[in-house]
Amino acid sequence: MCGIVGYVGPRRVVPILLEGLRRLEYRGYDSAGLVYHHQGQLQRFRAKGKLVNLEEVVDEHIGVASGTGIGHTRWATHGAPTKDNAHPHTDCSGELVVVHNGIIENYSSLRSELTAKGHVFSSETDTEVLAHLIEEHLEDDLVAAVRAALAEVEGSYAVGVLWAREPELLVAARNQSPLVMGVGEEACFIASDIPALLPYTREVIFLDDMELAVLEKGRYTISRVDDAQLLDKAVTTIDWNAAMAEKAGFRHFMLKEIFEQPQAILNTVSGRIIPDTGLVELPEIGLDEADIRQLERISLVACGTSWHAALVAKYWLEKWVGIPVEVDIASEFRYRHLLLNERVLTIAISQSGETADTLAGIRRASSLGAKVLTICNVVGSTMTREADGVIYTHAGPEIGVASTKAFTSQLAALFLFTLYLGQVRGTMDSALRREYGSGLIALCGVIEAELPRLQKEIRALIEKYYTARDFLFVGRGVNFPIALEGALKLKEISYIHAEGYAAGELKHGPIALIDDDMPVLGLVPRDGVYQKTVSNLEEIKARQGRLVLIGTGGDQHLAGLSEDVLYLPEVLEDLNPLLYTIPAQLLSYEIAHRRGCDVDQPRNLAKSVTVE
Ligand code: HGA
Repeated sequence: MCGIVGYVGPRRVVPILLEGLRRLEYRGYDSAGLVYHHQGQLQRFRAKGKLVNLEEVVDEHIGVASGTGIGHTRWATHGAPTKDNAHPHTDCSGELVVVHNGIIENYSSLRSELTAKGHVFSSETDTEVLAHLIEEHLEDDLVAAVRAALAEVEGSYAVGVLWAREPELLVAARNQSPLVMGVGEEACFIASDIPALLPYTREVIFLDDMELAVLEKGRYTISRVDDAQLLDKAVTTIDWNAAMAEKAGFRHFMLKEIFEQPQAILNTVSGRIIPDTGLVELPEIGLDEADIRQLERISLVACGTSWHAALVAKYWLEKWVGIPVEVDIASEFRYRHLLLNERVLTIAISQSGETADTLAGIRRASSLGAKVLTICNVVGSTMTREADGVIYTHAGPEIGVASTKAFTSQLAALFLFTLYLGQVRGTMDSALRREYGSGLIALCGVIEAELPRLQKEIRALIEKYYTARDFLFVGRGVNFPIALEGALKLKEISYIHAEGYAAGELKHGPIALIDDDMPVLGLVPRDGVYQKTVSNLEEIKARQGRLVLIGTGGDQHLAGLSEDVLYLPEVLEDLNPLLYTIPAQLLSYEIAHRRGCDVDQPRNLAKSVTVE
């Protein structure tokens, strides 16, 4: 949801900005722009569409001798994705520039007031009011003017501001939008996310809400937006490296990330379970054993793919721990009447740890006295700092907009958490935990071994299906959320209309859609609801639906239902969601690629949704 990047230092700034934007492009690609200081003036370049369009425009300036600049890649919230609406935005004089991620909620009234004072606007964005508002307060102190302007603003922002008269000064601030500072030798950086900094530094400072940073060559200060007193902020060393955010020979980030899943799951599980004893250790969750024993309910909150992980976890936690679990979509949770207290644990699931609705949800939960745990992939992200505890998924940077390895790592973390609760509350004995702990570790090897074969079979299979207009995904029990996830994956990257259903629910409406044109993907492992699922598939076949089935190796009955069956090895029933996700991801990937879609950057989407 918009990426911002900034640099002050001794090196040539344009390549640094472009590289940073390339690494943030997953956050938005409606337009891109950058600005740098040159010979007492600001040079601004903007282009509609993807970053490559901006690269063409700035190509001849790539080696310009300038060491201060800011850049932006946009996911539009206010104003169409045009060049005029592309950031950076300027004030009336063109001497002050702003990049912004967030929404200025009172922009309309501010714009009217500023227009009445004579300011002339050149875009439809909410962001442009910031430039004019800072101009309105600016005499000779840029930092003071930024503070004064932000005091009048309502809403969310991560901003970078430059002024033509201060060639070695960059002012940045955040409130409810992510912003991280990088500290290098004689250089300072800002970025919306860590991958933009990785080629230059792994020393970072996470800015908190309402903090303001003043960056100069090799120096910086941090204070609150509304208080000039300096803060002493910790510098964190990130253990990701730049290569982890590259494609490593794969055609797309998504495909690379699908293939990284065995390692990502293993990284998430490693060191947290001792397979020989079944002992699970999660020291960072911020709950002691007495807290856990007193819990009466768990409330899971998430958006999109993370919400599907939460739905799977409900089955696990209720079955193995015997604790009631409710699952909410964060944008609903944050505004509904919540019945929470200190005996309800709220678990927020988010790859980025910055998802605006989920963050707002945990703030509400905390204010009602609930303990908050987050399951998150980004070390130091806002949710991990605000929650009482965290379980990190160690999936490494996920760049593809469609989440893959973050999802299966979330499932692994949630499964571990289930085992841990079972251990502490005495609902799972050590033999059971040993069986499931070793099963989870062994599953990584199974997925690793199956991936190449599955990809090959799915590539051949999709020739019959890639032109479909609609698709249904069905499953039952713990695999029902995987049907939802499969449908979401397909629609987001191939633009085929797809729906996920609990197989038993079809006859209550959706079966009316079935005809000989409707592909239905059935998840049908040999599990406790196998016979029921098969009956639902028979009902579809009886109405000429085109079945594609994913089931257990050796299940001949499936071959009688459809000529298109993908077989998977038998694993512990509760671990099927992790395994059955893999072919669903590959099917979506191969169909989208076959249709010529931009797999890593699907239209209208951005990865981390940091606006409401
Ligand atoms: N509101 C600004 C910034 C968009 C944004 O942060 N999106 O996530 C705009 O529309 O340009």
